Amino acid sequence: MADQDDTAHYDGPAGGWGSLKGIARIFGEEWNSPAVAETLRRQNKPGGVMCVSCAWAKPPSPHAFEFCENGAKATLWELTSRRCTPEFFAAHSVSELRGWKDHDLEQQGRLTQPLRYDSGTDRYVPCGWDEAFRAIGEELRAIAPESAVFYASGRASLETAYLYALFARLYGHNNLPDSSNMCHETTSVALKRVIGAPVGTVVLDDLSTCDAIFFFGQNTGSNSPRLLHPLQEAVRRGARIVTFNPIREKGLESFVNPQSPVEMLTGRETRISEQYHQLRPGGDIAALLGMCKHVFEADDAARREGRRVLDADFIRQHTDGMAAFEAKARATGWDAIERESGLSRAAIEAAGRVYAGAERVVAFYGMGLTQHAHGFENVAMLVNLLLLRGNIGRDGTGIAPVRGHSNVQGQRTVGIAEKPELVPLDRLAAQFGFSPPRAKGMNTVEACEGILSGKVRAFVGLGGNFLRAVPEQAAMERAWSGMRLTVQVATKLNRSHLVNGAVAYLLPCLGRTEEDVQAGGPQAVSIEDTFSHIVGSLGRRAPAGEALRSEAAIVAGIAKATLAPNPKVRWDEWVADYARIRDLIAETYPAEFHGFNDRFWQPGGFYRGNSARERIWKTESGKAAFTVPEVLSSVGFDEAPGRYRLMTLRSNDQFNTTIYGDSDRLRGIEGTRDVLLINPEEMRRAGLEEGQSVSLVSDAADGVERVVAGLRVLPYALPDGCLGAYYPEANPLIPLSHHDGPSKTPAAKSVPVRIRAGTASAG
Ligand SMILES: Nc1nc2c(c(=O)[nH]1)N[C@H]1C(S)=C(S)[C@@H](COP(=O)(O)OP(=O)(O)OC[C@H]3O[C@@H](n4cnc5c(=O)[nH]c(N)nc54)[C@H](O)[C@@H]3O)O[C@H]1N2
Ligand SMILES: Nc1nc2c(c(=O)[nH]1)N[C@H]1C(S)=C(S)[C@@H](COP(=O)(O)OP(=O)(O)OC[C@H]3O[C@@H](n4cnc5c(=O)[nH]c(N)nc54)[C@H](O)[C@@H]3O)O[C@H]1N2
Ligand SMILES: [Mo]
Repeated sequence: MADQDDTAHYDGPAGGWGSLKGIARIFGEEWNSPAVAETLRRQNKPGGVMCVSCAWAKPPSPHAFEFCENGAKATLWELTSRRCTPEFFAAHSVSELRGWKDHDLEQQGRLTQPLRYDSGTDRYVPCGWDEAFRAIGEELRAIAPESAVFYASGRASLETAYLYALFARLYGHNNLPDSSNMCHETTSVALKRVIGAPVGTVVLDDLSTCDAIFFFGQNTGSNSPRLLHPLQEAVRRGARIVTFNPIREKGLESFVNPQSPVEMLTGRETRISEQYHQLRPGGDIAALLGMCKHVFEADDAARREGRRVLDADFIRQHTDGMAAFEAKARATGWDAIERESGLSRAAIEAAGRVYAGAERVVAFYGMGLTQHAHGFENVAMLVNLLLLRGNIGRDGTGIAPVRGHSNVQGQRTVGIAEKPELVPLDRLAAQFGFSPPRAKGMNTVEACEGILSGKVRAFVGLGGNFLRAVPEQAAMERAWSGMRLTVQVATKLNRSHLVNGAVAYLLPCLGRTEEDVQAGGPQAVSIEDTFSHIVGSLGRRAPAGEALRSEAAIVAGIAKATLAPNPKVRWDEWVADYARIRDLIAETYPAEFHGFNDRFWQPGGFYRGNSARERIWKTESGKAAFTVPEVLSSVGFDEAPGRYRLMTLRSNDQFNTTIYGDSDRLRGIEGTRDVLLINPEEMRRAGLEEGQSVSLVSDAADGVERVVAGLRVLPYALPDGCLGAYYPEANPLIPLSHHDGPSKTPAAKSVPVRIRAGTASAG
């Protein structure tokens, strides 16, 4: 194991003064403006504005300030006073801007004008909305609908998402990839198959009644900091917390509540995890199987005393496939489990004892489980563990994927899906008088394949930074300009806007914090949080520019210019009053959204329900399914000398591809993102020195040269055989083919790479 003393680390707790200083350092004076103060005061509160950062719950009785360090950064980023105007684009060619850093691009501030790419001058030039819509409509009409892709990043509201998906189907395709395809698609596919519901079963109240919480591969302190409050409360009332993560993430170790004056003055911290297991990346299947093995062995012992550790009644009544799974767990030796997990038997058994001793268990997880070649098995294994003691479908228990983008889950709920079987197409057909396309559409990986092969002719991006977020960046950028049409709807300039099709438009939109006034007056929108609660959100800030339009209006504008008139499709009326869109959603999805307009201001949101929480299993067998894992490691490639498992990581100073600054405060990494994390012994073994500049090269054995150069070696407490580097800088190293099987989620947490020092290979 790595030696703590010669590695970068941060000794303070998560939260505390550091989080406030972190905000002030990035935003300086803007942090103090009345507009920002007003917005943050209303953030995540009933009747207020819902944070544009993560998808964490919006509690019915919020704290005085229901926002966190990173939520504040995301809000400030949107409310910046800087503007990226046509003058800026007149001064800088698109080729020049391609050489800029991600941070510097977004730092130009909010986009203010619709822009058309002029290839003659290699510049973006201002254009009118009608001109843009007309040109886009003409282009879309000229190609086969199946050759167009409509991507969505998970931020747009339920109202916009519904219109966007409807537009795709009226036009004639199901090519609706979503950021979710790179994120929790593993969850949507695995949970659907094993418990019959594609989302988590936990609600916020479960955190006040559970006895133990397990964390697998989710970095709470940086990515969902408001979860630290209920965690702190859970620890105080005696709940036990156990974490599995290759990195010792600060937020899961200890926390000082930045909103508690007493804690801030005394620096009193709460220890969060009582056990912290630094397993190898990809070692979760083995660790979980070891825990299950422990539970079976504990059950053997208990039976001799006339007790049970397994919930035998639950297993009999509600599950399927237990015998085969039990045989697998019993037959797998501890040596294999120790080798693949990188943990000792004693450590796994200690975790197993906490699990077996707790009446009610909640299991949280994030990208550390989903972004692997065998991510499906990771998620299914976590469900196996929960099923052994009936920890799904009781208060205080359940499986809790922590969703990423603030409305990513909701977008899928209202129709953004490439899988037609997930959408009530017959109802749409009746509602709007058309024949929806029935062929399966493309997800993110398939859209990339289509762009690479030339099959995709047009790409529309509703937010996001597709080219920066996907794998195989070099080839993707080369192929991108082969498309006929590219359209990006965005708030800020990013890399995806700098590689263009023959015809290209960049359309600026309102953000969620801004006032959205339509013909029918100011409009509210709604989103779905990670616990399947639907909440309203009302923006009140003055828009960043007079020309900005709402995302709903932009989608409707393009749709109207593309489609033949249809008396049942009334874009103008819908955009004039979003309540009408909510009525349409309620008509398409009556079980979940009945009375939508009356319910969406309910404090804490309304729950759209979850069958698995009721122990109704909408699976093939009608029961919750045990899954026998076929592999013990989720990485999907063999070990070889000099081959490392690279984890691509988020820092505390970024939201996905939006980089706020160069500080990863909670990991003690400051001043640069161009680092390669490696444990000190591994560093010595590879003959490297701290601070040395190295390259990473892909070791996927597919003959493709993929390189990221200029990384500084930084000793860091990681398990052996693995490396860490930041997302998105490391994305060029990920082969497009390296993804989970059933869900095609790119395997960004275990990328096979080698280290190249200077010209010689250090491998
Ligand atoms: N401030 C901020 N908030 C965000 C985001 C952001 O970028 N910034 N992004 C949003 C989005 S879209 C998402 S999806 C979520 C992402 O939030 P998370 O799910 O937390 O995702 P990551 O930060 O990518 O990585 C999660 C953790 O997985 C660990 N890990 C890596 N490999 C393994 C493994 O094999 N096993 C285990 N057990 N752990 C592993 C890493 O050390 C890391 O701590 O956050 C959302 N919230
Ligand atoms: N290597 C690696 N790759 C990954 C990941 C990883 O962990 N490692 N994580 C994956 C995950 S979990 C995700 S979710 C994806 C994220 O992929 P995306 O969702 O595509 O990317 P973001 O960085 O969230 O998008 C940022 C851009 O969104 C635009 N934007 C911001 N707010 C708004 C708005 O209100 N409306 C509109 N229209 N645009 C807006 C801005 O222009 C900004 O530049 O990346 C994935 N890629
Ligand atoms: Mo995500």
